[in-house]
Amino acid sequence: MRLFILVAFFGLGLTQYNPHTKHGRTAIVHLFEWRWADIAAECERFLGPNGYGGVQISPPNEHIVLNEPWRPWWQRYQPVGYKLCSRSGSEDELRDMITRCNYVGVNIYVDAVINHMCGAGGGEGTHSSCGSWFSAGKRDFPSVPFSYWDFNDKKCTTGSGEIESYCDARQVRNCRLVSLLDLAMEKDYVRGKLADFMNNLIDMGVAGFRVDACKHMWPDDLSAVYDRLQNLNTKWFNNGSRPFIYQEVIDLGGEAITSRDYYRLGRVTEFRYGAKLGNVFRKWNGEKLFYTKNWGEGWDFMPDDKAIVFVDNHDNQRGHGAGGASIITFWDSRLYKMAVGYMLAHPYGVTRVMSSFRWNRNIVNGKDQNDWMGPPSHSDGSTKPVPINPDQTCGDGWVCEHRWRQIKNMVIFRNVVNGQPHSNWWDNQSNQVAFGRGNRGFIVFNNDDWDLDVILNTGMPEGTYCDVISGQKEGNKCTGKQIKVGDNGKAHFNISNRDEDPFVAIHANSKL
Ligand code: AAO
Repeated sequence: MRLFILVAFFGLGLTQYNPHTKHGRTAIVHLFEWRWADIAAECERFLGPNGYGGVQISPPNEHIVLNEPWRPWWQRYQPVGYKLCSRSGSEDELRDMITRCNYVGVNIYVDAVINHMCGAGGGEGTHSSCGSWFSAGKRDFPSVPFSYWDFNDKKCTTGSGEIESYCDARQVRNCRLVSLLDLAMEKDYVRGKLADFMNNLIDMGVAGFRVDACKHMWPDDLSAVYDRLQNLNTKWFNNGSRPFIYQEVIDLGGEAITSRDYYRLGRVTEFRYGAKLGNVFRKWNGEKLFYTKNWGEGWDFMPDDKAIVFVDNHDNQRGHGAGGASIITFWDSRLYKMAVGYMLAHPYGVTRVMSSFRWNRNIVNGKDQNDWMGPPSHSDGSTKPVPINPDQTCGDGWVCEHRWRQIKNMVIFRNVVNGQPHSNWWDNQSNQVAFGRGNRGFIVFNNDDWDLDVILNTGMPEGTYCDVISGQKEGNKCTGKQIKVGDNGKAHFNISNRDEDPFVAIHANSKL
């Protein structure tokens, strides 16, 4: 009996690590700065039909509106309150999006900014996305309401009131991150307001949260907030489902705070993943693709069941956050497709695909002068809709990496091979590697400066398969390369280093 209670208890408790994706779907996409109306349409016309499990949305709550610089994307990381109108749309539009995405089996995960409010220099007035009055100087946010006593100012011991050293955990958690007014989360009142905000979203049908800036919050304070969260809405999720929690903690080593401090609370962002994968595909620091034979925990990443992984995110694709120059983004599209393909083929972690907007990148001495630029907008600052071109790509500056054929097809690949082991590894001791996922899928990369021409054991049943990178199966036709697997599971692969995309992937559902 005691064992049973223990199992039941942990069974429920553990579900905060589970993204609760439907229909065996395995990848989520961050539709950075998209409007709610566009996300709703995208769920119905693209994400659902192509097997995406969920969307990370930009912060939905009221945020500061800035003129200098003009409407930067990062204004949404400066909350003014928890009313649900933002640059992405109104509360009604948010609700409509959540419902419509849920109907097609695509979950919504909210980027929850709960560590702080706006910057200390945010001024006073109604320059906020719902028009609520606030005063940063007086620490007064009447729409919540939060006032002077709800902030950490007195607890911070640095002269500037800012985080001055990442080697001192107390500073990192009690002082201000880039001047953002730091909430006193040990207070029951503050915890209650944060939990109310999140529970409101759970009621509306979201599946979980990306929790911003967790390094800057004490794990026990976070735990107290998470404990107050309701189970997911049973209209869409099983009874007793806990909200999926994935916490942003940048841990590249060498600081007082580590990812490990947060494992017991939920999943954690694995920032080493994209930084290392960038080095590998760029062949920097002597890295070679064949060294990834033990990719995952073998590379000293966090335990598989705690990790959320990504090639780039909205910060490090423009030099914010961490990871540096090795991070691969859509600006290096050929390498990017390979890196994202590798991530999606590999079993490690919960995977997140990035979907970006283009900006006028202008790198001077290693720093992008336009790293602040917001999404494609009209002259009044309102965000432009995402138009879909006849060839299924997006217009008006929306990059839509998640729609690129190679990336979309690798999301499907990941779903098809879900649960299968990493198998049939092959490498040339350089930058040509291949691996399978049981008998359900196989992928081959050529990141060397010469051709690949080799016969490999794929582990797949005999048949002719359509490569989902150079094309895809349409009806019973293949628009790309065809791969013949013999009755011994072997197949011949030929990948020129000059191919548009020097990798090939086949799976059970791409069999002709
Ligand atoms: C803006 C302005 C500021 C202004 C502020 C208030 O840029 O000048 O003071 O408004 O008026 C985003 C933007 C910020 C923006 C903010 C608010 O990125 O530029 O500030 O909105 O509008 C740290 C945090 C991490 C955070 C990251 C950006 O730990 O949580 O900084 N990410 C999240 C969001 C992000 C957002 C916020 C948090 C705030 O994803 O979009 O900010 O809500 C080290 C530490 C990291 C630290 C970085 C950067 O990293 O480890 O924890 O991240 O420094 O400060 C190597 C090291 C690596 C190191 C890195 C950089 O790679 O290995 O560990 O170098 O030194």
